[in-house]
This record gives sequence, structure tokens and C-alpha cells, in this order.
Amino acid sequence: MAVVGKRILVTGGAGFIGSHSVACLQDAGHEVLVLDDLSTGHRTNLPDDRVLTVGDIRDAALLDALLPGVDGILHLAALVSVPRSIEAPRESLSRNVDGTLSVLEGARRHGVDRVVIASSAAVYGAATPPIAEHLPIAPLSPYGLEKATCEAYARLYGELHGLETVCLRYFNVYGPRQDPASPYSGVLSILADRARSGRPFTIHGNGLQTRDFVHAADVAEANLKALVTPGIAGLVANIGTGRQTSVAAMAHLVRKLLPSAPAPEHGPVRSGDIPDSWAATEAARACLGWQAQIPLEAGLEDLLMRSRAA
Ligand code: NAD
Ligand code: UD2
Repeated sequence: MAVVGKRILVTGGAGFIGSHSVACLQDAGHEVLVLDDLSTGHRTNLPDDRVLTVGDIRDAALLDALLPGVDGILHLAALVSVPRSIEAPRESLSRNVDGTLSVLEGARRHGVDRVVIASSAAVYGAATPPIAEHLPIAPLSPYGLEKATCEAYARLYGELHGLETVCLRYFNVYGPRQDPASPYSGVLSILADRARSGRPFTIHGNGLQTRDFVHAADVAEANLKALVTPGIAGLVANIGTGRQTSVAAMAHLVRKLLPSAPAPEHGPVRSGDIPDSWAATEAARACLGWQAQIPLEAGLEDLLMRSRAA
């Protein structure tokens, strides 16, 4: 695929990571189409909602209408919640695995060059960091198992049909437009929301657990590179910063940036919480020429200063 002027379908493009990715692809000169059923996404997340078709990725007829002339697919649409995947495993399986199979089938029918699939650090379960791609797949939730299954289908479609696929395992993504409303939202969106509204933030446990927080704009850049970099068919790569940061350190930094924020409270350890997670990042650097650019302090400060709709 040449680097500019391609037609890209972004599934889940009205979601959090999707909206950053659509803007990034458009800025790079690509024509973007979005397919999203708005189950968790919002029309207003998109810079221009004329690119949006509201519908379901499992609708083959709809894909047949959208895919002629499409060069690449960025497949982000999914049911993203781990707890929801435990409560409603069939719905999660259907959206995540059946949905991905539907997208791969559509790509095969229409001769799409490449499909980039959003996977997750959830495939590793409680692996000891730094977490590298060769570590065993050991998911602790239906969501993680579904993402691992999507990766396996992607590899198979490469072998059976010559479809180019790239799977990116995102770590803890944060940034504007991540919805803080649910108790299962990313910790930084909850933390920023509480600080701005003057409500206390609850740290689960002692707060010494660490995560690898990567900004959605950096993830969007990784998605772009995964779509256009030649010679990387079959790649599976972590998308993280390689840096570990504790939840307590984040709460402390928020109060430094916004002194009016109330002191955090401590609650019980969250069931199933893993102690530490951060990515080995060599594969993304070597194969995509990508590494995260946005320092966590700057990303968090920006998040604190914005409203959700920004
Ligand atoms: P999100 O919920 O904001 O985005 C998902 C989008 O998919 C939403 O706009 C939703 O409306 C749409 N969607 C869901 N089911 C659909 C269907 N059947 N047909 C059409 N559209 C559908 O979540 P996000 O955080 O932007 O996640 C994007 C991708 O990144 C997902 O695949 C997720 O598993 C993956 N991921 C996210 C994170 C993170 O930290 N946010 C971490 C690892 C992986
Ligand atoms: C993230 C993903 C999950 C899965 C997993 C893979 C999100 C929202 N979740 O789970 O889908 O991919 O990674 O490993 O992206 N915390 C608090 N207070 C709060 C909320 C959270 O202390 O109000 C803590 C929480 O207990 C955990 C840490 O913050 O230790 C991060 O929590 P999270 O839900 O943002 O993400 P994580 O890593 O559990």
C-alpha cells in the first residue's frame, strides 16, 4: 500500500480510540469511512460525521456495500469491557469474535490489502513485566480470550487467503473522549473526571499497582503505521510506552496539577486486579518505526484541562 491517498474503513471509528485514529488518518491524507453501531461510540466524537455509516460489523450486506474500493481496514469495533464479557459472555463473543470474522470475511470477499486489528494486553493475563510478545497467551477473562481468538483468525486468514493482517496489543490507553461514566472506565479518565468535578477518587488497594499508560493519539499513530508500513504482514506487536507508573503516583500528580482536587480515598483491592503491567516495546519500534511520543505528565495535564466533549 502506498503511503497516502488510500481508502480506509475504520470499524468502531466513533469510539474513543477510533475518533483519534480517524483524525490521524485524515491528517495523513487518507480517505476514511467509518462503520459504527453507536453502542458505546458517539457521532459527536467524529470531526465530520458525514463519514459515518451507522450499522453493525456483523451485517455482511452492509460490509458489501461499504468495502468496494477499500484498501485497508482498521478494525476497532468491539465490546471493550472485561466485566461485561464476564456477565454477558455470549454477547461479548458475538461482537468480538463473530464481528472480527465478519470483517475478515468482508476483506477476503473484496480483496482488501490489509486489516489492522485492535488486540489487547488482556491476552497476557497476569504475565510478569516487561511483557513481550513471545510470552504465553493466558487470558483471565472472556474478553482476553476473544482478543486472542481474533489474533488466531487473523493469522489463519493470512495463511489461507493471503490477507495481510497486523494485530496490535494496546496497553492502558487514555486521553480525551474516553467516557468516565462507567465504573469500568480507564482509571485516568475517572481520576481526571473526579478531580475536575471536586469529587474524591478512590484508589483500589494501596495504589502501588503499576500500568503502562499510552495516549490515544500515540495509539492512532501506531494504527496509521500498521496500515501503511510495507512488509509487516502477520505482525503482532505491543503498543505501550514501556514505562511503569503506579496509580498512587498518578493521583499525586493530579493534585499537583490541580491543587483543588480532593485527596484520594482508599478502597478494597479490586477483584482480579493484576499487580503490574508494562510493555516490551522493541517489536513496535523495529517493525513499525513507532514509539510513544506524548509524555504522561503532558497527556494527563491536557486531559485535566479539557471537557469530555473536547
Ligand atoms: P469504544 O467502546 O470507545 O470503541 C468501540 C467502538 O465500537 C464504539 O464506537 C462502538 O459503538 C463500536 N461497536 C461496538 N460493537 C460494534 C458492532 N457490532 N458494530 C459496529 N460498531 C460497534 O472503545 P475503545 O477504547 O475505543 O476501543 C477500541 C478498540 O481498542 C477495541 O477493539 C478494544 O478492545 C481495543 N482496546 C482498547 C483499550 C483501551 O485501553 N481503551 C485497550 C486494549 C484494547
Ligand atoms: C485494562 C483494561 C482492560 C484489559 C486490561 C488488560 C481499561 C478500562 N481496562 O484493565 O480492558 O484490557 O487492562 O490487562 O482499559 N483503579 C483505581 N480506581 C479506579 C479505577 C481503577 O484504583 O477508580 C485501579 C485499578 O484497580 C487498576 C488500575 O487502576 O489497578 C488500572 O485500572 P483500569 O480499569 O484502568 O485498567 P486495567 O489495567 O485494570
